[in-house]
Amino acid sequence: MLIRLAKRSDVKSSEITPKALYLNRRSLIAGAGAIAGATVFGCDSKAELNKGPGKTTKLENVKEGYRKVGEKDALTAYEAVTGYNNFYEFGTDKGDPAQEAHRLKTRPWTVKVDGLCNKPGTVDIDDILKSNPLEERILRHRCVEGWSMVMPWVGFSLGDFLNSFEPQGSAKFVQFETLVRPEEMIAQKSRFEILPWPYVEGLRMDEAMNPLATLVVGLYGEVLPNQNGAPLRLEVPWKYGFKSIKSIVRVSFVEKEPRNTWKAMQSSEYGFYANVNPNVDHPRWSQATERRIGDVARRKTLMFNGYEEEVASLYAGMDLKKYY
Ligand SMILES: Nc1nc2c(c(=O)[nH]1)N[C@H]1C(S)=C(S)[C@@H](COP(=O)(O)O)O[C@H]1N2
Ligand SMILES: [Mo]
Repeated sequence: MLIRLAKRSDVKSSEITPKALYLNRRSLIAGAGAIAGATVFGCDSKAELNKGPGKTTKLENVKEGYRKVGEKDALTAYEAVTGYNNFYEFGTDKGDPAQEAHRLKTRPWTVKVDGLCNKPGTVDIDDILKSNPLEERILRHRCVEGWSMVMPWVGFSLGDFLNSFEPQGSAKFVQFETLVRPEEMIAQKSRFEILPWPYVEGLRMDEAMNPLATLVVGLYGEVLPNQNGAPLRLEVPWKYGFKSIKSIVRVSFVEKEPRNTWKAMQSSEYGFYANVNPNVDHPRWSQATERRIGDVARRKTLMFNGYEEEVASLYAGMDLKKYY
């Protein structure tokens, strides 16, 4: 995203989606269900889940969750999802996180929940894992830079997690913060200011409560690799990728719109809402098309990244050119 810093590093041919990953066609194509208007949040525990290459620990008791994807939405190869990353705490090159994130210690790990709620507290990641039923959700991810992927995440609804802390009526937004630990997140030691740390993101409360807003703990059936934001990251699939904050250590219920990192860096280019919108260009490039990692040809970007049915009502009457 920081064009002045980022080196041009394209995806290697080895990262191109192999044929093998198309095999689970049944789970990849939900076209029929979508057309019939079937309930898309339904769970079918008998369904086969997508498996990873055994790089991290397998997650147990994962149920089938949201998987409404289009006919052309093949899963992105594990190697690409875990090898082509934005995680500036480890460097600005797409390959840096995969190389450097092994230093991050994800245990012990706690998440502090504070602000306008009745039950604030500090929760251990292992308790979070125990108390939130895990499901596999296949979601599209669209980066503001113009590339996209389709990931089989393992996680649960952000709203369920938030509700357990009993947010108060005055809480209009929720703010998230990433860990600051320069000894492990080596780009935080850089003498060039890459970003102001901690990385901060936020959502309006009703956005956070949408069932598609996901807290992620796994990928391809296994514990989330560090470079993808272990042990806990957000995935907000109808928004540009920078909203999906990684390695979360703090969640705060607040009254005012959080000052999210990218908007704070360059508000003319990155807004608070960051909804995927092919009709609203970034000042320096069009957002009408994108390149799905693994594809050669570009494809059309879909309104709200294809989740219009699920989220458009959140923005009814809003000028999306103004609130970008
Ligand atoms: N803490 C933190 N979270 C972050 C980022 C980051 O640099 N730091 N990059 C964001 C951007 S721009 C994108 S596109 C996604 C990338 O997630 P992925 O590497 O799992 O695909 O993470 C988002 N979350
Ligand atoms: Mo991004």
